[in-house]
Amino acid sequence: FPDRLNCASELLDRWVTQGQGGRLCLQAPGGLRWTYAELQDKANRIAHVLVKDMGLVPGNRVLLRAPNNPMMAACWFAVMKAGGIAVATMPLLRAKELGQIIDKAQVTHALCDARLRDELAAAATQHPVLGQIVCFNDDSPEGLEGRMDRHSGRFDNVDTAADDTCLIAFTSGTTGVPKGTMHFHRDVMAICACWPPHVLKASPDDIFIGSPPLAFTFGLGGLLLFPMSIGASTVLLEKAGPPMLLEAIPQFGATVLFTAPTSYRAMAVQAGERRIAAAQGGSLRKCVSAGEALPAATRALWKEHTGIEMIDGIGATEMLHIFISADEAHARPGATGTVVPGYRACVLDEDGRPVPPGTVGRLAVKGPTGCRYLADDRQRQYVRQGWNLTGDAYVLDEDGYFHYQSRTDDLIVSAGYNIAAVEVEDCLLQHPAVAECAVIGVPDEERGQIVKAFVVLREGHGPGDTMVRELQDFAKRTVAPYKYPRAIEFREQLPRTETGKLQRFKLRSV
Ligand code: 3SK
Repeated sequence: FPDRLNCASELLDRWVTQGQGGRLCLQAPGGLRWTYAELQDKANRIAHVLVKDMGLVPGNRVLLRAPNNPMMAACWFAVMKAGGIAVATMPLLRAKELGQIIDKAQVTHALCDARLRDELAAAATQHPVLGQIVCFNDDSPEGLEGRMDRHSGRFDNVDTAADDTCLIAFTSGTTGVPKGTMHFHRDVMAICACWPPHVLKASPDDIFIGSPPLAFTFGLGGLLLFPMSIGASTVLLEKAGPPMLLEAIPQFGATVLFTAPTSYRAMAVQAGERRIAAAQGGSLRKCVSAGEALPAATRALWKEHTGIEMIDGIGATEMLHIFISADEAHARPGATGTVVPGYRACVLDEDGRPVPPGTVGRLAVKGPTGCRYLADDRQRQYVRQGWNLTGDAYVLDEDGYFHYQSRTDDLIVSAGYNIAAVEVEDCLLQHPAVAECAVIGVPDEERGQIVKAFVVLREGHGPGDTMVRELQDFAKRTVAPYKYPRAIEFREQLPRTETGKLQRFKLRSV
């Protein structure tokens, strides 16, 4: 890539400059359809709002908060154009979690869907560094749409360097303190040049659809960057649970689906006897699974219902996107795939030496993207001698296929969400009935893993269904609801070492 690079010029403006601005770019339920030229016009106006109304200067961090919708996409590109750094956040985050991100990334500006304003406003009062919030889907003249009307649809993109940070993607650490991973304009273009042309092999006529939030780099790539890198179109759904996906795929004639194994399984089960392919009007042709390990049974079930061989992949927020995967013709049940062209991967022992094929070890990856934590000592653990250690245990076979075994840390991956055990423990410990607790991930057919809490109650509080519901509701109110413990077991005491250290492994082996 050239030294000066702005990813918005490459992914968005390029189509208009090449006379293809009339191509369909974004669709959403309710009949919304934006061409590349229309998305460019909106992003340019928002870039003016950021710079002229909100005082943004290049390098400022802009928090984005919205479900997957076209305005969220326009805001993302506006931040790129203005030379800012996008900090996209999961819509379900609560004020406390948003506050941690604002603090860590020193977020000064925010563009927020008005329907999600309250938690952000609450976080901003605690973290005054965030001084500028403008909301969209807001009818007032000071709302984003009102401001956009007062600005031009032309904007000269800031002349950013290829190595300027444009994105800080947050991921929950195993300690519960979120880690910000920094990515450059060059990284955004690099992921578009590796996995999509070599593995996905989509065409400009494809219509992308799926469920992962744009705040998760799996969704950002799959539902925005990858389709736009080839001039294809994408459908953004605010609600994309299995029933909505089953309905939206035929409605939009979607051809490329990105979602997590849990969702594929639920769709197959919900479609029941009916063949999904028939229900979809036959439009689907490529189905991508990532975010959690794909069970061989889910791959088989999906193929039985649709005739489509899934494209499995593993990525990481630290790496920005997928680095091990296999296309339909090279898929092997039980294996994630082989290393994506552009990347190298191996399996190492505890001392950093490669293990022989067939032996379990720690997955290590290097390539054009890699981990750059924002002000975080955990960088030393993630990157060793140039290799990124993703925290996954894998076996490499003689044919170069990587087989997922487990996580090597206390991160729980449930239905594609990364959940830190410690964060759920901290939350439950705030409840007046809880004396001690320990949280682990336990296998679950539907969600891969679920969060399970072992709880020791304080005197005067009794176990039972009412207490289970009380603790679950408390967790849903306190942290993002997807983190709540779906299983709770009450104990008299928890296994600890002599020095009092919790022995989670003993709970796992029960
Ligand atoms: O979790 C994954 O497998 C993943 C895939 C693509 C991009 C990002 C992530 C975390």
